[in-house]
Amino acid sequence: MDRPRTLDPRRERAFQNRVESLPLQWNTERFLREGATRKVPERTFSIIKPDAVADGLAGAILAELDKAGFRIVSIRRESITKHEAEGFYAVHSSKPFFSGLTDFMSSGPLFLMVLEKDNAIADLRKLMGATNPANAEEGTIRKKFARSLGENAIHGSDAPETAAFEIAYWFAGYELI
Ligand code: IDP
Ligand code: MG
Repeated sequence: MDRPRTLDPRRERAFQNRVESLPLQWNTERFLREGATRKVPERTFSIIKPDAVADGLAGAILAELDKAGFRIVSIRRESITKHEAEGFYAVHSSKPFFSGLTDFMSSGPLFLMVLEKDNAIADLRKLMGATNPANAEEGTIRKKFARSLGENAIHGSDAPETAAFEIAYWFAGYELI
């Protein structure tokens, strides 16, 4: 005889509660119901670079991100290899600074992060300031904390396409709930 296919009502309720608590973009039913009217917060990828970690500034940079309203979806302290840095910065492989940049990024521990807020990509770029700290606006993270053009404290994705590539390069889906 076939077993009944319905769950016990308590387990059914528990399952529904779990589904409802998933992030909106993972819950197809709710996304279709609410997605058109409710804005899903944007995600971006960021690194606290080895200079800032070595200078003891990781906590101060996390505090800036927190104050600016970014939610940390995932964070991992790691020492990456030169090979991993080359893959991550592949768009810059023809630039004269590529070798120096990938040496620097693999020179010591850094923090890999996925951040979330409305308008996260553009807002993080603004909070970071210009690539060269000498040109960065007052109050920006690079102005306050960067050592130089090459060793400039923080990375942030520059567009939705690069954010998607960079998040997937360092994090698996199960780390992003
Ligand atoms: P961004 O980090 O502001 O997006 P990009 O032009 O994408 O800047 O360059 C990536 C990283 O490469 C910079 O953050 C910096 O660490 C390094 N870099 C960029 N331009 C130079 C340069 O002219 N000399 C040395 N390093 C550079
Ligand atoms: Mg860039």
